[in-house]
Formats: sequence, C-alpha cells, structure tokens
Amino acid sequence: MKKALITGITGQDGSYLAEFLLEKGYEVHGMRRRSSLFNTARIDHLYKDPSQEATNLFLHHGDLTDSSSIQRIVAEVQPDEIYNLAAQSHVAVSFEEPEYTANSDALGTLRILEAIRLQNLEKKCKFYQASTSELYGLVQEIPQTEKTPFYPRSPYAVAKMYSYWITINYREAYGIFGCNGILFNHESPRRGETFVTRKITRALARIKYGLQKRLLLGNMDAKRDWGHAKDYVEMQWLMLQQDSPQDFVIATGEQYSVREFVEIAAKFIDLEIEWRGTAEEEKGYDQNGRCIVAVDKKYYRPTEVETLLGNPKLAKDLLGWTPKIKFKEMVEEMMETDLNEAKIASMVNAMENEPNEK
Ligand code: NDP
Ligand code: GDR
Repeated sequence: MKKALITGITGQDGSYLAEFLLEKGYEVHGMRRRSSLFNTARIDHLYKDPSQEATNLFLHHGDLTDSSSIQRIVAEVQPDEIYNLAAQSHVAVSFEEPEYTANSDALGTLRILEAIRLQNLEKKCKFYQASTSELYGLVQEIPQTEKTPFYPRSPYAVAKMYSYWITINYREAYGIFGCNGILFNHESPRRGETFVTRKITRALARIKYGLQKRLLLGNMDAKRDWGHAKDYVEMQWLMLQQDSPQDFVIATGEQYSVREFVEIAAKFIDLEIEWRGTAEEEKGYDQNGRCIVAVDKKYYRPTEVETLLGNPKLAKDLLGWTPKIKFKEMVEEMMETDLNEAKIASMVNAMENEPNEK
C-alpha cells in the first residue's frame, strides 16, 4: 500500500485529494495545524478515530513554519509521495502578512525538501509542489504556458516563485522526483469564503434569502481561468505517476471576468443585478427587490493580476488530461450549495425570532 503525505489536508484541494487517494487505496497522512476552533470540516466525512476503527487516514499536528514538526512527520510516515498543498493562500492577505507568507509559502517548501533529504528518501519519495498561475502576474504572453516568463505581483506570488525554483533545484541537485503543478484558479463548494467566486455565490444566495443586502467587490474587470478543484487534484496525482518529473500548466483554456461570474451566478437563481460604481454612490438607494453589487476599494490590491489564461496542451498531450467539469456546471454546483446553506440559516433565524409561546 502506497503512503501519501498531504500538507494542507484541511484545505479545499487537500480534502478532494485525500478523497481521491483513499479511493485509490493509499494510506493517507495529513498534516494539520493546531487551531482554537475545529478546522477539519472539509475532511470530517473521511476521518475515523484510528484507536476505535480501522482507517487509512491519519492526521498529524504540524506547521510549515516549524521544521521540527515536518522532520518528525516525514520520519514517522516515510511517505512514497508528498503533496505540498499547505500555504497562506490568499493573495490580498499576503500584502498584509508578507513575512509570514514568505515563511510558510517559500521556506515551508524548503523545509519539506530538506526533510526528504535528511531522511534519505530522495529515491523513494516523490514531491508535488502547489505552484500557481499567480507566478505569471503581469503577464508577458497570452495564453500562458510552461515556457511563459514569470512576473510575480504579490508577496504570495514571490514566495511561490521561490518554491517553484527550489523544487527544480532539488530535482537537479539531488535527483528528487519533484514536480510543479502550475495550477490556474480552481474552485468548488469547498472554496474558502473570502476568495472571490465563493464570496459571490455565498452573497447572492444570502441576498436571495434576505440575509444580506448587497455584495461589495474590488476589481470586477479581473479575468481568470477558473476550473474545478476536483478535476485538478487528479492532475496532482497524475504528475507523480510519470516516469520522469516535469512541470505542468493545469488550466481550462477559458476565461471569464469577475463581473461575468456575478452575472452567470445571479442568472442561475433569477436575481436581477443593479451595478453601482462604489459603495458610497450606493448609499441612499433603495434596493427595489434587486441585488446591489458595488465596488469597495478596500478590496483593491496594491498590485493586481488583471488577466490569466492558461494553455494546458502539455498536460493534455503527455498526461491525457482534460477537465471534466465545465465552468457553468461548477458555478451552478457552488450556487446550489450556498442556496442550501442560506435556506438553513434563514430557517434558523425565523425560529429564533418566533415569539416564545410560554
Ligand atoms: P486553502 O487555503 O483552501 O488551504 C490551505 C491549507 O494550508 C489549509 O489546510 C491550511 O490549514 C493549510 N495551512 C496554511 N498555512 C499553514 C501552515 N503554516 N502550516 C500548515 N498548514 C498550513 O488552499 P487551496 O486548497 O485552495 O490551495 C491548495 C494549494 O494550492 C495552496 O498552496 C495554494 O496556494 C495553491 N494554489 C491554489 C489554487 C486555487 O485556485 N485554489 C491555484 C494555484 C495554487 P487551515 O485549514 O488550518 O487553514
Ligand atoms: P486569486 O483569487 O487572487 O486569483 O488567487 P481571488 O478569488 O482572491 O481573486 C480573484 C480576482 O478577483 C478579484 N476580486 C476579488 N477578490 C477577492 N478575494 N475578494 C473580492 O472582493 C474581490 N473583488 C474582486 C481579485 O482582485 C482578483 O483579481 C487564487 C488563490 O487560490 C491563490 O492561492 C492561487 O494561487 C490563485 O488563485 C491561482
């Protein structure tokens, strides 16, 4: 039985990858960080207490910023494959926490690669690095391929650039089977609520149920190549099953703006949009039963990535991969999930506001 170690198992991709690998018969080990509240909601359906029941999923406390925990986990697990998905993954937050972002997203990768080396696992353990289309930043070429030059535009992207190159360096210097997946944006109902797609579907659903009045966004003209996370984790695994390590762009080859995302999601639930330039202009307007989407400049980034569009030809040719879930299907799935959540929240609200009969 192959053993996989996933850092970031509690995140969007980690949860889908854990499902995928368990189905393939892997023993899956996940690194989770300590938090003051439960942070395992995305994998609770997979987890069984190993002291009570037979299971192939094991969790270990650890942190990308703590070499000792990484060394301990790698030594204990002796994995055949490591998927480094953990990261401070929010681009806007990286401007506010640049040093922490560098520590986790850049040095964290180095710490794992060093753990592989210090455990003499260079020949046994394959390594996947969650690289990103953010590396292209101020794009030099459209669409972007594995050969397009990078121009990172945030502390997040600069940190990920270090990880991209340290993975290649350890491949060349020590023969580690290390691959970069240059993944373009991928979403799902498990996407964190502060990324733009989930923020939109969640807000529209809440507006529909009267739980929220308006949706405030930053740059609505930004364009992204959005795929589905479930499709993309399959690629992460496929990359490590090749005869030799290589880096791949994973994308759909289709692009939409943030504004178009709002329009498509709103159409799905028959919500009419009223666009406002800024939140200030919006003050004093009635809602007229329509959904108000306004700009709030606090969501602008000091340097923005305006347009990303990937060319996944290499992955198609060499790995035989094509995404299965279409953009509109993904938006619908996200809208449906958030509608259900909003419906439950509105029922709870109604119950709490019911007059007490006693
Ligand atoms: P999420 O933000 O959903 O998940 C990030 C995971 O990393 C969580 O499990 C989080 O733990 C964990 N984590 C964060 N900081 C640390 C740390 N210091 N030590 C240990 N664990 C930590 O990200 P996604 O699942 O969306 O993305 C997975 C990876 O892929 C990330 O590296 C991201 O940068 C990269 N990526 C994502 C893309 C996307 O569109 N989703 C596209 C390209 C790359 P907790 O649950 O406790 O917060
Ligand atoms: P991104 O995703 O920065 O591409 O990084 P995000 O969804 O945060 O932003 C996409 C685009 O939408 C614009 N935007 C807003 N973004 C957020 N979060 N909130 C808003 O209110 C808002 N309004 C407009 C942004 O400016 C941006 O242009 C994601 C992360 O998953 C990274 O970890 C990953 O590496 C990249 O995708 C590929």
